[in-house]
Amino acid sequence: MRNFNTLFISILSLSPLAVISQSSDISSSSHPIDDFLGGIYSDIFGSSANNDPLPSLSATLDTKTLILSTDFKITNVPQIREYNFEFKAVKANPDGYERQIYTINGQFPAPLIEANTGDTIRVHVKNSLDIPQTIHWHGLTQNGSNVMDGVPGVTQCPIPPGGSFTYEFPIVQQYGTYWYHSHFANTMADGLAGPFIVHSPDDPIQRGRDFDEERVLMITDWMHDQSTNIVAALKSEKGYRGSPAAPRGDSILINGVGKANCSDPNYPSGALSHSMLRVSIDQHPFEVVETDTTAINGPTALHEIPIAPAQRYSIIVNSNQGKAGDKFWLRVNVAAGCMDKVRQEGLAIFRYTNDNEEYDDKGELPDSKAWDDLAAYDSPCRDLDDSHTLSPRIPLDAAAKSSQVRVLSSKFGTFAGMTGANVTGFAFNDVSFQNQIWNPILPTVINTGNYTSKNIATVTFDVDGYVDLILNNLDFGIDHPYHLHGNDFQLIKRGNGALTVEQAMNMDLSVKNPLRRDTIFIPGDSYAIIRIRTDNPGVWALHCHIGWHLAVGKLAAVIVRPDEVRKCEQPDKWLGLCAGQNIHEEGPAKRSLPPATGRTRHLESLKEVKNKIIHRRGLKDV
Ligand SMILES: *[C@@H]1O[C@H](CO)[C@@H](O)[C@H](O)[C@H]1NC(C)=O
Ligand SMILES: *[C@@H]1O[C@H](CO)[C@@H](O)[C@H](O)[C@H]1NC(C)=O
Ligand SMILES: *[C@@H]1O[C@H](CO)[C@@H](O)[C@H](O)[C@H]1NC(C)=O
Ligand SMILES: *[C@@H]1O[C@H](CO)[C@@H](O)[C@H](O)[C@H]1NC(C)=O
Ligand SMILES: [Cu+2]
Repeated sequence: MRNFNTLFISILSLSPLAVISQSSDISSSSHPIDDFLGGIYSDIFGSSANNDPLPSLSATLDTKTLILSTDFKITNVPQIREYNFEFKAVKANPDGYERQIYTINGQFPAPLIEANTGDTIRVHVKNSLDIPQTIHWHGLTQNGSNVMDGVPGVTQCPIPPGGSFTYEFPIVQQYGTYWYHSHFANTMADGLAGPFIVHSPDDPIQRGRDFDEERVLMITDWMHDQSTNIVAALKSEKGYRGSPAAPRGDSILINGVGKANCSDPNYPSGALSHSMLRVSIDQHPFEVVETDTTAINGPTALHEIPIAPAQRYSIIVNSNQGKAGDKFWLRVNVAAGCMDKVRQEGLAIFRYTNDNEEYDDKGELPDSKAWDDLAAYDSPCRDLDDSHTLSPRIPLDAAAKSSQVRVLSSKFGTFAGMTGANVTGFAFNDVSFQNQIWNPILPTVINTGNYTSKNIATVTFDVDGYVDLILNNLDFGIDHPYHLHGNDFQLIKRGNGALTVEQAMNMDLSVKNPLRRDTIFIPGDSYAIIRIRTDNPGVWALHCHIGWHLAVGKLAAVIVRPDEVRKCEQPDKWLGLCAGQNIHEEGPAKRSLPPATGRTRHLESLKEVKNKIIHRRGLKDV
């Protein structure tokens, strides 16, 4: 008889979607570990209130792909890993409510990519949707392959409807928990997102030594409307559900499954959407060992972990609290302190099984109790580093001074638009991103070494070394998760209020082994200083990972060593995506919001979450 011993869970927070785990519907698998992470609690009810004709195809939920196979060979021998991805609209009811979703190869959540450091990833994308698309590989630095970063209007023209494009890039010096998602408006919220796991013999956390098995758990909020409709409404005078603020999720999905409660008086929501989720497993403390992609020494007996959109955490869980057949709740609570203070919870079943044994669990639900020290649902939203020391296992100290300091200050408001009309939304340095979607920045920088435009805020670093970027979140009361493409930065300082370049330059910023990651949560009216090593020249997006905020302007570009960027190759197929397009078109949707009328509107904001968890289970013979 076998007993489960150590469980390795990585938690990823995706901006719009994704959870990986195990559904009880799918427990009839021949692979013994398939039963481990119990079923997702899901009742199917509700009906389609959408008059749009739904596509006739439906999605497949293959949660087995989220259970990493122990047969996967972790090696430093590079290989090419090739995938065919077709984007398709299908109908599905992941939380009981049927709507149109977007899938990759009909799968929801989208397929897992698993690779080793040094491998080359080649993904042939066919866009069978009726809107343009791109894919961004979140957390991968795209060192030398900036053109494959997948941001429409920044690094490429999108793949038009019916078009194809092949993304190809090597994984340089990186390993850990990544994910990929659409970067076109907020269509990742419709299903275009999946996990991307990179192994390495150099990873300080190894299967077989530090844990036994590995699983991915993706958690997200989920909307009953198509993201394009929500974004268009947010940009209109009427707003979405009567508000310019992003909506709270209609439900929480865990590995693609959830349960909407349409009889809840708070349904449908019209208020702030949440930006953070908290995950716990009844009776199972866990150790936090990875932030985004950085292996860390973190808290060893945590009861609950907060995850902001697009973040990832890996945790190790000792599965010694039960025997085959025992079930516990895995809870995903909305951190409502940074939204409208409405309690919302997603549940999954964390189930112990015997290897090789299949049984009918008769649909019985766990009776486990939540930890009694979980954060209050309306307590303030804060990153884990705010309350715990998270030290990278491969240390790297930050020096007292950096070579250059720049600032990006972001806020909600009304700003001068490119075409003369005012635009309302979010801005960096008073420039609200207006996507010149068919005239991306990168080719301009490659061709001229420069980029100046009124449609996007940019900062440029032209030195080879370490530089600092101050991120001021000027939105009182609105917290945002900031993601920088192309870099794992060091988080060297947080503080209240805002900071100028001069103030930062006069600070002693030496920090012993600061946290490194690619997405940080910055509360309203506070700042962070991130240190960037400029050894990855390129044009890198920096944006809020609440997709609804991104879609209304919260994106800037960090241009790293433009002289080096000029040496970038421009593949024909990549250039071809822009051919014959209207370079003046603002996409994906124009704005028609009236100017804001003061603080109330300022506080009503747009937020969105995707969250994900990776589960790694352990089993041991006893
Ligand atoms: C749905 O919400 C209603 C009203 O709050 C509540 O009475 C009911 O128990 C909920 N149903 C489920 C299945 O949670
Ligand atoms: C834009 O807003 C400014 C400040 O509120 C105002 O003075 C200006 O008239 C507006 N411009 C247009 C075109 O509406
Ligand atoms: C970039 O722009 C600056 C200021 O407009 C100008 O001085 C410089 O020559 C430009 N560099 C290139 C490579 O065009
Ligand atoms: C990118 O590649 C260059 C050249 O191989 C290397 O010097 C640099 O350290 C790499 N940077 C990152 C972030 O991987
Ligand atoms: Cu935001």
